[in-house]
Amino acid sequence: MKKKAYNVAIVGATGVVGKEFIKILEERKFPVGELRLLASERSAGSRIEFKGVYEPVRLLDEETFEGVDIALFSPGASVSAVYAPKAAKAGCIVVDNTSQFRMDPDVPLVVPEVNPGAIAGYKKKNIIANPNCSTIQMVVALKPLHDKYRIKRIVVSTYQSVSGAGKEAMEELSEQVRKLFNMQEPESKVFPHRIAFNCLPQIDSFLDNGYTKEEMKMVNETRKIFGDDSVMVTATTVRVPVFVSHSESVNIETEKPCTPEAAKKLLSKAPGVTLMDDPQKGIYPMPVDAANQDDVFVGRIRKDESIENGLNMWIVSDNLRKGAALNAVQIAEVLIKDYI
Ligand code: NAP
Ligand code: 3JM
Repeated sequence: MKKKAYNVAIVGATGVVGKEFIKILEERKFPVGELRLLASERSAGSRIEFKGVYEPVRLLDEETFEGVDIALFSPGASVSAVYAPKAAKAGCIVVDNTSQFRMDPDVPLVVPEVNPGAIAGYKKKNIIANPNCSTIQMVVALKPLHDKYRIKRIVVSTYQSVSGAGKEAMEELSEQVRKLFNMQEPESKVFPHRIAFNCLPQIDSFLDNGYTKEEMKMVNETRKIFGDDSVMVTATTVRVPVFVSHSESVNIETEKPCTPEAAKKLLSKAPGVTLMDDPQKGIYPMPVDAANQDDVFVGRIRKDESIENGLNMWIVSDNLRKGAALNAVQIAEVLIKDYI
C-alpha cells in the first residue's frame, strides 16, 4: 500500500540549494511526513520555516537517517561521499546533488524530462545523482532535437551566476560591489579573482587536459544522460557577476537537417521548455526573468551558416531550481509515484 506521507531529510539544509529544496517541497505540496533538516555544527541549532513551522536544524551524524524515506543531499561532494552511502545503508533513497556519484555506473543520473526510465536503476546503491546545473538546462532543451535530428556535436559556452558556488559566493559578489562603490579594495576568498564587474573563465579546478572539472562535467554527464557516447561535446564554463540563473550559448551540429523554424516548433511543445524567441521585439531569455521560474528558457534560435546542419541558440534557467533543487524534487516525485 502507498504511504500517505514520506519522511524527508535535507542534508545541507542551510545552503542556497537546501533552502530552495524546502521552498519547493512546500510549493509542490510534496507529501512530507517528518522533515529532518541537517547541516554542520556551524548551523546546528538554528531554525528554518516549513509550512509555517520553524523546524530545527540538526547536526549531520551517523544516526540521522533512521526512519527517513528520501534524503535530498547538497552538502558538497566530500560530505556526500561519506554520508550518502550511510543514508542509503540505513534504507533511505538518496537523491544527491553533488558531483560525487554522477559518473558511477551503478548510480542513475537523471533529468525527469529526458531520461525518467533511468530512475529504476536506483536499486543498485539506493542513490540517484542529480546532474550539474549547466548540464541539466542544456539537455532539457536539446533532448527533443537529439531525438528527432540526432545531435552529432555540441559546442557550449556558459555564463554562470555566482549562486552556483553557494551562499558565501553570493555574499562575496555583494561585498565586492559595496567595497568598490566605497573606493575600497575588494577581497576574493571564494573566487580565484575579483568577480564584481568581471568574468572568470574558470569554474572548479583545472585538469591536466586544460579543461576545468565543470567543463568536463558537461561533456561526460550529457553523454550519460542521453545514453549516447557518440555525441561529441566541448565546453567553456565562465562565471559572471549575476546572482541567479545560468545562461548558455549553444551550437549544435545535427545529422539530419533541421531548420530554425522546425526547432522552434519542436521546442514550443517540449516538456519543461519555454520558447522566448522574437528578437525583433526584444524577446529572448535573460537571467533576471528566469530567476525563480521552473522552466528552461530558449531563444535566439538561428542557423549556423558556417556548416551544413548547424543551429545556434541561447538557453537560460534558474540554476538553484531546475539546475538543482527542482530537478531533485521532480526525481523524488517520480520515486513516490512509480517506485515506493
Ligand atoms: P552552500 O550555500 O555553501 O551550502 C552548503 C550547505 O552544506 C550548508 O547547508 C552547509 O551547512 C552544509 N554543509 C557543509 N559542510 C557540511 C558538513 N561537513 N556536514 C553537514 N553539512 C555541511 O552551497 P550550495 O550552493 O547550497 O551547494 C551545496 C552543494 O550542492 C555544492 O557543494 C554542490 O556539490 C551541490 N550543488 C549542486 C548543484 C547542481 O547543479 N546540482 C548546484 C549547486 C550546488 P552549514 O550552514 O552548517 O555550513
Ligand atoms: C556545484 O564539494 C565541493 O567542492 C562542491 C563543488 C560544487 C559542485 C560539485 O562538484 O559537486 C559546487 C557547485 C557542483 C556541482 O553541481 O557539480
